[in-house]
Amino acid sequence: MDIAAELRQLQAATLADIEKAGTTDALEAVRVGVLGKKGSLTQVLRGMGQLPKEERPAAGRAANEARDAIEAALSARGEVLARAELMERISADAVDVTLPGRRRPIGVSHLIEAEKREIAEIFAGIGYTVVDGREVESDYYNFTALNTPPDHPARGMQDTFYVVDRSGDEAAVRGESDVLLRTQTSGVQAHIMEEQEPPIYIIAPGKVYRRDVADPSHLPQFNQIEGLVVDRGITLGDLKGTLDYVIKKIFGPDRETRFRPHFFPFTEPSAEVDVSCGICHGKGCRSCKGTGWLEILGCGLVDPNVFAYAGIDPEVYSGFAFGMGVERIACLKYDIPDLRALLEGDMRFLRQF
Ligand code: 2U9
Repeated sequence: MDIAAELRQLQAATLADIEKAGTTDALEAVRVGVLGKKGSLTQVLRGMGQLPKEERPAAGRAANEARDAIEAALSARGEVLARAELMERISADAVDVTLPGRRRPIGVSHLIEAEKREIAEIFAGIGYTVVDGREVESDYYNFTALNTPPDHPARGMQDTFYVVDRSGDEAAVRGESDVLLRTQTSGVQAHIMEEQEPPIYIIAPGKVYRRDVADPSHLPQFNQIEGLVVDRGITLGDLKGTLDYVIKKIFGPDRETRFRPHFFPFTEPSAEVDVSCGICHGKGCRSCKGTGWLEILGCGLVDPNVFAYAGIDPEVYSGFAFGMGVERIACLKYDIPDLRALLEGDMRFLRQF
């Protein structure tokens, strides 16, 4: 067969292969097989040098024709295939914008946070201001200014986390520092008494820390709400009336309150306050350990020594203060037997409230 015929045959076969190629990859394989370095047309063209001189022009024309025809067919088929592949990708990646979105569950406040807010709002409703303070406090504001000097036994009952600056050393040991994680929010009120003239009607909610091991009735970190009133002519009657009102707002109007004498270094006289048991209504049951009463907070008239530390004249002003544990109130309100349940993060438990 002469070379021109061979080239025509190669051209016809290649055009047929190009038509058959179903993807751009397959088409590329055809191109390489014909026009690539070792491609069939390339081989033929390389052999041209061996032809007798008079055959070369005709063979050259046939070769050019074959190459032009093959290149044109490759480019036309390439466009068709690339377009088809693009359409396929677009339809595979398509997003149905009419599908409904994924709903995220709406969060709610944790029981402790909700309880803290509810109590704060009750006080706000009778004119108290809600104040914030520091969780890392000085020994002076946490203890001394509250009539609990360094040798006072009440300090031992609130053994706590002292912060020691040893440039990286983490050891924090009682007695080596006068900076600590507050054991009560009382320091907030001590600061306010120094900064503001009476009348003072405030509550201070927030986290406090104690060196306690967690058990059903203790947590090493919990939330308190403390309150302080300083004004002219404040009496024990104001204290009792205020707390009776607030406790009935928290627990319900059918509950009774009871004030028992107690001791706190910062108040004199002092009392612990009980609310009648919501389960047995005072008869005595397992929830109230047979007493009919649940202890919920401590209170008293501000000790004159505390006024002296703050520079307030006890001949002009008197006041009352109180403190309650938010987690404890939540557990008593919802009859939860173990404080730790509030912190375990078990959604089956938390969703009940
Ligand atoms: C100032 C003066 C007096 C705050 C008070 C209590 C009584 C009390 C406890 C309740 C349970 C702490 O969370 S608990 O462990 N608190 O019984 N707290 S009077 O008295 C103050 C505060 C600030 C300037």
